[in-house]
Amino acid sequence: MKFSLKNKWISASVSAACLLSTASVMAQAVYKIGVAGPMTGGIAAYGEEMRKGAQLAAEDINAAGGINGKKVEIVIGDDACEPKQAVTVASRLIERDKVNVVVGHFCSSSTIPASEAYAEADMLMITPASTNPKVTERNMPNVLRTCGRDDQQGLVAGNYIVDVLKAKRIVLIHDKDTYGQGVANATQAQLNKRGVKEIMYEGLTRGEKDYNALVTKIKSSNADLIHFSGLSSEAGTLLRQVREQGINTQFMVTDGAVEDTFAAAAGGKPVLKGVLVTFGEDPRLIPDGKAVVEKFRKGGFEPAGFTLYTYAGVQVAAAALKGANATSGAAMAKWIKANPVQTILGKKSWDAKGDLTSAAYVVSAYKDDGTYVRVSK
Ligand code: ABU
Repeated sequence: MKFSLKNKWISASVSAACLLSTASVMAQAVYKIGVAGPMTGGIAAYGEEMRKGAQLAAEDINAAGGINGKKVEIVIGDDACEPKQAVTVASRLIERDKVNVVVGHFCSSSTIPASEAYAEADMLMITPASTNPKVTERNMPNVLRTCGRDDQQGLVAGNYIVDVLKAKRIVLIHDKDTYGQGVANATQAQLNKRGVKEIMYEGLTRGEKDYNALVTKIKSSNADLIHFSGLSSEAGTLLRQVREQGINTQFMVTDGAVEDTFAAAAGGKPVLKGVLVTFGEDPRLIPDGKAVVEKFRKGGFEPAGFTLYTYAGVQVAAAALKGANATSGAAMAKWIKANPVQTILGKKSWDAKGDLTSAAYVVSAYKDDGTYVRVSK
């Protein structure tokens, strides 16, 4: 195996916890599914989507009789999209909460270090949102995802910019994070491959509230496209300050900006009008999930962003617990890679790395009510 733990203490404590958890799992009357993501902090809205998605999936599984005669219980972990906190949360889910599977994390920069702790504990980890290629490029036997990859996303963005927008003066901004910079690099690579060289490539600092110096620089660049790779709050803050400086240039974002924090930080839903976003086909429109979407809406929750990807993650975990009839992460991952799973996102199958065999990104345009519609073929 190519992966290794940097912190020996994690290895020792997780291994010890593993022995204890094997005994306690045998005695457990339920299957525990850990759901880890940003439950607090600037993108807590994504954590709420994950919590709601996982809880409804568990309720539906339990209402249908559970798995192997056992009920499913969701255990929440808050990593605040911070890599160190993610490792702490992973250790807590393994050692204290003794979960059997983890659906998470959200941020690629959290998923990557946390996945090492889960690997040491032989625990399956299914991320519904972490799109950085490295998540599944480390030969780890326990890692899968229900979302796509940023090399796929960057390719779609780059081709749309060249073929449809026909932009020539392109500004690429990212948030210096594993996900944000990764998808910016993938977009840049595709643009360059298509013979278009960006006029600006810069990083901003996450969490800051004033990007006006950067916006002034963008203004003087005379750009015909501003592409931002990162999460909702920075995407919204940058968009607001771009418009406040009177720049009406086409703005484009990535799948980290698909929930309401984006509109809030931008200064309201009307500000989003015409902004382009790369994401999968709106999961709320997939026929297999129609009944679940209606159930969410009846309960007063709009299943936007990654809600349904998380619901699907719990479905995949449940299918593997039943199909493999084991709680070994390697055994469950092996089962998933050999058996397509029917989910609310459709019938899904995985390759040897743990990536979906089909994950199509599309380009959509925001409307002034905060919803978005597909504009690419
Ligand atoms: N892919 C959406 C943002 C989450 C992440 O990959 O960090």
